[in-house]
Amino acid sequence: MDLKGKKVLVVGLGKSGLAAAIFLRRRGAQVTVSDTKSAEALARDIPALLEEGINVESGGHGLLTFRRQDLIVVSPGVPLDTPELVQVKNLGLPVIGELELAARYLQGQVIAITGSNGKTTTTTLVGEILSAAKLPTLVGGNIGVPVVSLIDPSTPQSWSVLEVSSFQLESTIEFHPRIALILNITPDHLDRHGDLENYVRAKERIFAAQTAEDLLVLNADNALAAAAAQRAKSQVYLFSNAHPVDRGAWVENGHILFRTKKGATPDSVLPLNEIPLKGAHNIENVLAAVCAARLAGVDPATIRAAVKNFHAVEHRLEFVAQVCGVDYYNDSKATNVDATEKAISAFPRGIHLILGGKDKNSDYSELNQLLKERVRAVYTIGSAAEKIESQIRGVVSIHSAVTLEKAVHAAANAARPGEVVLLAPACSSFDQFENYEQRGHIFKQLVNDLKDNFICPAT
Ligand code: UMA
Repeated sequence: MDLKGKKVLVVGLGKSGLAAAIFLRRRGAQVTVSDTKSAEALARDIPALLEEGINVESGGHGLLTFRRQDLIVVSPGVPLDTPELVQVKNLGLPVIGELELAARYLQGQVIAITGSNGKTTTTTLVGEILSAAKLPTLVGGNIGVPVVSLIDPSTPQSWSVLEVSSFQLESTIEFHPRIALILNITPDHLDRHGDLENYVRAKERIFAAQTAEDLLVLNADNALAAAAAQRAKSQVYLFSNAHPVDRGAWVENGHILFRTKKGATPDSVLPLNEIPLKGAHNIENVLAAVCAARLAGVDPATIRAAVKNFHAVEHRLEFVAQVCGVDYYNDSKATNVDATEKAISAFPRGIHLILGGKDKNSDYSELNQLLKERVRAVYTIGSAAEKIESQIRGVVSIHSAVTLEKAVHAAANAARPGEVVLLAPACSSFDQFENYEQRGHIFKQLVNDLKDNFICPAT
């Protein structure tokens, strides 16, 4: 697609919109960016955009701005049913997401990883394995690096390892990964997608443009992910923590095995006890990464060494510190109920759990069994607090903490040596924080302050 002289509107001026606008401008397009935030709120980015010759519309989306375009590029966080987008779509104007735009220009091969949980850990791990195998590797996507920013460094030899979200996949057309992975599908983002069916449909766009030459890796132990096989044109590989699979990776006698053909003798890739990450869900993430890396041609010994050297990714069940014999873990990325279940399951009992933030139409009562078995107290924060409390009342002791700071202090005062304080909020962060990273950083700061100033309660 020749962009020279084309009128392109970029909707949303976050990380993706900023990168997309600058890319499009440098390829000769006449670019406008539109954002609902005020000019003051966007003040950090506006001067650089104006300097590039990019127009900025702030404080809302003008319908006329939308109509006067050849192409509209949407940021992932902008819902496709935004009235202005619906209107221009009805007029036949092409509307694509930042991922679709980037995929049209990215050189080399793509490994794309989606799932309700585990995406960032698996994406990072696959990136590290490929780099350890000396393949020219780029890592980006929902992980925090817009895919557009990988275009310039990419070459025909590159492997781009992309974390892709349902928000990004929803607006793809030609996006065509060589290897696609669906790690799991559990309810999430129902506020945006309306229902589970639409969410699954968005996730399955990861293989919609794949052909019989391409490869699709699915989780055999997750019903919604495994069911995608029926609709795929690509070659399906499975992974399972429960049983052997015909083609793909599984666990047997404490080892991860992999084969590409039914009945073939599998490669022994690594023993489970070399996985340096907590939680059974991380075995699934490693199984998925083993599939992706073997299918990209990496030998088992390189995979084994790279897994062994891998460290937990920031904000994913990340150990922060021990204060007065209590371990503090930051799982700020646990932004849905399933992720919180996985985080709780990683600790046997004695958990002080911080829950809350912005609700996504979730059902928190799904946590009740685990709360009863393993959690000593829940500390609620944010706008979802009342809903959470009403759904878990009577199951566990609840403290309405309102803010993260109050939650950390209340938990620190209640926790006894050997117990765990866990931030795994089951909600997005946007009611009180800029994003989950900021929430995680503030949590870590609060814990580190405790380390310096807190007087241990008498036991
Ligand atoms: N905006 C509008 N109109 C709207 C809605 C939003 O103008 O109708 C504006 C907002 O005012 C804001 C901008 O859009 O200025 C934000 O755009 P964005 O939400 O797409 O945020 P980015 O900074 O571009 O970040 C996005 C992803 N954000 C979301 O999907 C919500 C980041 O994923 C991703 O890392 C980044 O692109 C780079 O690819 C974050 C995320 O929360 C981590 N993802 C969800 C998740 O993991 O659960 C899917």
